[in-house]
Amino acid sequence: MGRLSSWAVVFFVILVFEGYFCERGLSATVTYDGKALVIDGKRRVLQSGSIHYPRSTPEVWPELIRKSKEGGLDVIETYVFWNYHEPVRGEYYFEGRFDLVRFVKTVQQAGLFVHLRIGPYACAEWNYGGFPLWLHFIPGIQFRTTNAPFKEEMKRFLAKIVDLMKEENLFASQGGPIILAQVENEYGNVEGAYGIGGALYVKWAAETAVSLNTTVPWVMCQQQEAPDPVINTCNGFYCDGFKPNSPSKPTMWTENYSGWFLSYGYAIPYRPVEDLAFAVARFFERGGTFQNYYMYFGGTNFGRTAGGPLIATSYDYDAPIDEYGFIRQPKWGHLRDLHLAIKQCEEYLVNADPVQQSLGRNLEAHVYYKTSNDCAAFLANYDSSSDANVTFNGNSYFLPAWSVSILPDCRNVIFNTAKVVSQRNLGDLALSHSISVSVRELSLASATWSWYKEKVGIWGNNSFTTSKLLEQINTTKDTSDFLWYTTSINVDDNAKQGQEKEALLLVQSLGHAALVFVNKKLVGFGYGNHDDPSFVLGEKISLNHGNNTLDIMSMMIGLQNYGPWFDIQGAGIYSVILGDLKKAKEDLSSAEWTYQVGLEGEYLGLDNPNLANSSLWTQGSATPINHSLIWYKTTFFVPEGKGPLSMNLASMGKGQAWVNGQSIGRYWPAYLSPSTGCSEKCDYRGTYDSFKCLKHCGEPAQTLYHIPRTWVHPGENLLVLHEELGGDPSKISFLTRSGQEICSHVSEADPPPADAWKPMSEFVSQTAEIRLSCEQGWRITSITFASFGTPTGDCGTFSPGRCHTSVLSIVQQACIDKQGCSIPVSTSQLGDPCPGELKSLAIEALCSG
Ligand SMILES: *[C@@H]1O[C@H](CO)[C@@H](O)[C@H](O)[C@H]1NC(C)=O
Ligand SMILES: *[C@@H]1O[C@H](CO)[C@@H](O)[C@H](O)[C@H]1NC(C)=O
Ligand SMILES: *[C@@H]1O[C@H](CO)[C@@H](O)[C@H](O)[C@H]1NC(C)=O
Ligand SMILES: *[C@@H]1O[C@H](CO)[C@@H](O)[C@H](O)[C@H]1NC(C)=O
Ligand SMILES: *[C@@H]1O[C@H](CO)[C@@H](O)[C@H](O)[C@H]1NC(C)=O
Ligand SMILES: *[C@@H]1O[C@H](CO)[C@@H](O)[C@H](O)[C@H]1NC(C)=O
Ligand SMILES: *[C@@H]1O[C@H](CO)[C@@H](O)[C@H](O)[C@H]1NC(C)=O
Ligand SMILES: CC(=O)N[C@H]1CO[C@H](CO)[C@@H](O)[C@@H]1O
Repeated sequence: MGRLSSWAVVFFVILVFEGYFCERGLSATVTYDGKALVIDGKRRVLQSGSIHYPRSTPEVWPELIRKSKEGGLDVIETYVFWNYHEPVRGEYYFEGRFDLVRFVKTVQQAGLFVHLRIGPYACAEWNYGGFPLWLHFIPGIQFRTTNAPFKEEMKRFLAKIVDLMKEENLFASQGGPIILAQVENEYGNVEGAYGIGGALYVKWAAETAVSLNTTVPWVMCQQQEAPDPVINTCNGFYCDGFKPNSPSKPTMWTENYSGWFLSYGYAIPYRPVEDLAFAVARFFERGGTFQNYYMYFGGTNFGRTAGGPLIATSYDYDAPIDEYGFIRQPKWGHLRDLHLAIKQCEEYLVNADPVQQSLGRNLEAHVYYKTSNDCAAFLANYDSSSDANVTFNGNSYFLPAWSVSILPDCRNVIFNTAKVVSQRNLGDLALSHSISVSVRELSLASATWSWYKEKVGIWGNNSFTTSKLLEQINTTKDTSDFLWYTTSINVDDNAKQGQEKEALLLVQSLGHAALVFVNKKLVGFGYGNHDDPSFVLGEKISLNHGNNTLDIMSMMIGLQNYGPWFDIQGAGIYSVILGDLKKAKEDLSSAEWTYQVGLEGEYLGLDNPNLANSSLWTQGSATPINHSLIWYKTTFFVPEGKGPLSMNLASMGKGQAWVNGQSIGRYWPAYLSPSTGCSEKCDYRGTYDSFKCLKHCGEPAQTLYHIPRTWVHPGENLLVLHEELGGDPSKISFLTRSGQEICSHVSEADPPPADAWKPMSEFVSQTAEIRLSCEQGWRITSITFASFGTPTGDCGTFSPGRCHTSVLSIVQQACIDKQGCSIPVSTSQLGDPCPGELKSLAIEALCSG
């Protein structure tokens, strides 16, 4: 074919001297051309997924990566989190959840590639975008622009990570799994705010990265003018119109949002799999060859790792693998089917540019030819409401609105993005507020509690006084979420001694939340939200004649991680005004303020298991409830099982929790999301954005909090909570899965399962099939519904249709006591209750173990 165009000029970024690093594994050269990444001389179509290593524990990494591989991924992508790898300048940390080398090697053992996004700016809804806070205090520093101190530190960290990977032989040329690296991150979105310094910085970042001799290509995402040889890549919900800045670079999509992140005070966003599959299919249809799901597994923001402001502890992201490591169906299964369909077209996709053909209004085909009569095709209907029948290559095809069909032989449709045939699961442990039959629960109702009440105001001898309101981050250096601002108000007027005086107190804060106490009594709580963390708190207060105390507990909920100059965005109280109800205002902002960083309980280390029996703790029969600034402690036994646990904190207000000394993150169930914005069922058709599909309106963003199984042990475990607003700890419970409810609904007309696709000649003779499988070694213990004919309803609500034959015994025979089973959807196996009609099979089953 004479279709080879500009991309045919192969652009070798780096020459690799093979044999040099040959002691380990097989070394591979990674280069690229205008069509694709080229690995050992072969152009590749690659599916990638983001998994951030510190958002789960090392014990579950192999399982997460195995599930990613089974889901059809070729590449695992992660950021590198500078602030945890270098908590103090020059002191490095690569242990536990931060063992980057172990993570990369775990991916390697599974036989997958790694895309290492070193950054060092990560964003990622991670505290301070991944920058260490000490960076902020280097004299003269300006982040992410052409500033000498910043460039020096950034280069040092980039080199540190590259050297670490080289020492461990982890680059592809050394026999390792790393095939791609990233420098900076989404800088194009903010570059304008940095003026000429921004452009110079981009050039410097690219040169610096390339000079590090990684032997793999570098990418910059959202960076239109990424200098050669760095590849500019696309991030977004859709990237099918994206073209790189040079015909010698491949079309790559580094962040395809599988859902969206969660913030306290917001409803839970989700992205229907039909739309996600549509976006991916369109990207490959129009010439893309590398795509990454952000996230494929989101996980948990343990400790104080969440970014901000107000990013929730759950980083579930509606990803194909849920926060707890369970496969999210049908998302995972439908995408797996899509990846197999695209893989089936790989030889065509890397061989030629697609030829576009209009099939009508909002209807088009893209055909990839190997020879004039050997081709693969994608047929798209990108209309957001009208289904269509199209004629292509002499055949007629039905195309639902907002869908793409994949035809690896230009003839047979093996996949349509809107037609989900994969297994579905009921009862999402990560997000469901209702307890399903397959969840085991253990309540703390009869637990014995101890507590420790924080003093209101200054508690230690390291407080300091100054006559102005201080910015919080500069003051705490993020060693704590908390800063006490205290002052006194002297009422010296004609009022009689002992008489109270009414006043109006106006507190203004840059964020993120604050408790206000007058004369040690709580008078108000103010807070912002993710999009605007600032707030104003106006309270009517009563003051005594003489001296009154004003104590403000200002709280941070994750440092900003995004936006131009986000690193100097401040927090804390900036104005306090006392309004006399009759007379003039008094500005207390420049009064004498005494400050104390952190809580006394933090200073004492109450979260530390070594203090579990300390006399600091008060024990008694009446546990204080609905009390602000209080620490609670108890011991608990975990529900039996091997899987992950969650803790239901719906009865608590806002705070942080520790299990056996490990912080499971900040909680804030008292913050309800707006009651509107959710719809019963979200239509996947039409352009998606992060506000389109929301659930749990009017409810807390998060009530269930993840506890990794490796953080607990048989026998007594220690739970410590610091409650800031007021809650009832006796209503806390622990949950774990004891099984799964699974189901599937497949029609005779549906394509056969993905792994039956090869070769196409065999595919044509295959029939549709239902496949069911359990996770975690569970087995199918009962079939709760099975009907062949015209069953109606959805998973959980199936009922037999007008045409029905019970196939219960056939299904039981095939499935009971098995971890997985398959049933062909055909009359020859199941009988024919209504000849001539299109029939389907619906099954619901229970896994347990
Ligand atoms: C990269 O390799 C080149 C050529 O081998 C060498 O001159 C240069 O010093 C290397 N740079 C680094 C940072 O290792
Ligand atoms: C497509 O064709 C089928 C079969 O001929 C027909 O039943 C259906 O109504 C058509 N749909 C559209 C949107 O034209
Ligand atoms: C107060 O000071 C003493 C020594 O001067 C020190 O040991 C102690 O830890 C300090 N306490 C607090 C709460 O800062
Ligand atoms: C008010 O009380 C505080 C705390 O007891 C004290 O530090 C301050 O000096 C007093 N102010 C006045 C004006 O008496
Ligand atoms: C923190 O302090 C630095 C250096 O003193 C200053 O440049 C910066 O503006 C301060 N940050 C905020 C948010 O006030
Ligand atoms: C606290 O007391 C319990 C029960 O007496 C004991 O099992 C545990 O080891 C003690 N913990 C510490 C840290 O001393
Ligand atoms: C908790 O205390 C607040 C303020 O004192 C009060 O408004 C609220 O009703 C109390 N809630 C419960 C459940 O007791
Ligand atoms: C390229 C692209 O679509 N980027 C978008 C990614 O998502 C964020 C958040 O919704 C948008 O602001 C970007 O424009």
